[in-house]
Order: sequence, then structure tokens, then C-alpha cells
Amino acid sequence: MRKIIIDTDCGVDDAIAIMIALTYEDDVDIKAITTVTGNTYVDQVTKNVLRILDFFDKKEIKVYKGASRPLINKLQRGAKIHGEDGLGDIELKYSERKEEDLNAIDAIYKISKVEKFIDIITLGPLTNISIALNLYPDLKNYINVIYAMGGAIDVGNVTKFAEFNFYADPEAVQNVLDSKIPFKIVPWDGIVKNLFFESELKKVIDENIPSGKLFHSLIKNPISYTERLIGMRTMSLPDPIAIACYLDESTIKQKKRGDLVMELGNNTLRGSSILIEGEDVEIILDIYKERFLNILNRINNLKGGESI
Ligand SMILES: [Ca+2]
Repeated sequence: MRKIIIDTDCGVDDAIAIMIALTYEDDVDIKAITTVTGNTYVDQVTKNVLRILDFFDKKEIKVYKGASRPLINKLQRGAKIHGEDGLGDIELKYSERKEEDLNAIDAIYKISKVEKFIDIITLGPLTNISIALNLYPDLKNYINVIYAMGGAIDVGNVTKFAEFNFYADPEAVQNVLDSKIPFKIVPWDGIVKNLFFESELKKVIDENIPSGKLFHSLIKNPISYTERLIGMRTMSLPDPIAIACYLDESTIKQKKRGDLVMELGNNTLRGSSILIEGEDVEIILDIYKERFLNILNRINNLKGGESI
């Protein structure tokens, strides 16, 4: 069984990605969920993860709070597409649970060292992983792969050139690249091609069961936001696609290898990931949409607690 840590800045699509991961409990052992500032601030991110886990009565999964800000960049949060609370401001009960006493950075090290070997799936900025690698240089020996939603090869979503997770903390990404830990990325470009219509998501996820109700209330805010922008009731699902590619590689339609260099200068390219000749990074470029929708459909099997 694969042992994983999910590192997240839990917005709407992270929450859906976590829900997908919960449906793979026979294949993967979620050793921890670690949190980081990104879509929203880390305190809220941590609360959001606990809210989602509580809903599905997964209180055995431990949550560790991580970095409150990027290494160098000024503190900033993601787009309002995720609402004020990062989860689209839905009425989802707050947990009475708290995160663990241990912080995310120490947890990543400790769990990786004990478990030998761990897969880390990152759905937010790479700040926690970077600090952990800095603090514990031997950590790299205990990680199989870092599987990241992040980066942009051609077109970004924050600037013309940069994708949010990598843009938010580019030095952290460069630290991870320098560590030479096997690194696989699902960049924005590979995902942007796949906008999902609300109507099509309604066919995939049953609105009349608790897990489906949660799913559809989560996507409401991003879909309305996208409608205001482009006039179509659609949304992108970057984190769910990234975790689906990790959980079931047959989702991947096209990938290639290369090296990445982060642009770290204070210029208009800052935070962009530049593809150069090399072999170090696997870049997932496209997916089979139908296969992904089948994976998303597993959310219907999740036993939710109370309906919302
Ligand atoms: Ca995210």
C-alpha cells in the first residue's frame, strides 16, 4: 500500500481532491494532511481540512499545521474564487477537533523517516516541503516522489507566465528542484484545457446524497465566479486532476520529461517555471477526461455524516 502525505492550502478544489483520496483508502494510506497558506491563510486552511474530514467521519487522519507565509514573498492569498473561507463560504460545520501539536514541517520529516518511503502530494505552495528539506537534509532519502499540482509551461493563471502555487513561493519550488527528489508536476497548462460544465458535473455526482450535496455546494461559488468572468457555468479542477493522476496513472494521456528552473528575479517573469532540456521532472500535459470523471464519480460512494 502506498503511504502518502497530502500537503494542501485547502480551497474548494483541494477539498474535492481530498474527497477523491478518501475513496482510495484500499490503495493508499493517508499518513497525514499538512496545511500551508495559499488559497487562504493557514489557520483557515487547517480548519477547512478538519471540516472535510469530520464530514466523512475520518477523524483518525491527523492534520498538522504548517507555514503561515512563503519563504520570501509577501503574504498573499489566492483568488476570491474560493470565497472568504476558502471553501466557497458554504454552511459546513466547524470541527471541534484541533490540529496536532506537532507542526507540519516536523511531521513531514518524522512520518517520512518512520515510514520509509512516503509519497508527498502537494496541492498548494511548496513552503512546508522546502523548509523541511532545509531543516532536515536527510529527509530526501525517505521520499519516493513529490507529486505537485503546480507550474505552468506556457500560460499561467496568476500572471501571463506563472501559476499560483509556484508563483506564491517560487524559492520553495527551486529548493525542491535542487533536492533532486523525483518530482512530478501537473501544471496549469495541462489542466486549463479541461473546463468542466456544471451540467456535466451534475451528471457525475449525485446531488441527493450527503457527499454529493457537499460537492455541489463546494463548486457553487467557483462556478458563479467563472460565469461572471467568461459567461459560462464552468470551472477548472486542478487539484482533483493532480491527485487523480497520482492515484490512477491511467488518467494521464500525455506526459514528458524535462528540467525546470524557477524564475526568481524581481521582474514580470517572477514565479514562472521555465522548461529546459533535461530529465529530472515528469510533466503531465494532458489527461483522459472520461477516466478522470470516472474517478470523480467515486465521491458518490463516500459515506458522509450529516447532510448540509
Ligand atoms: Ca490548492
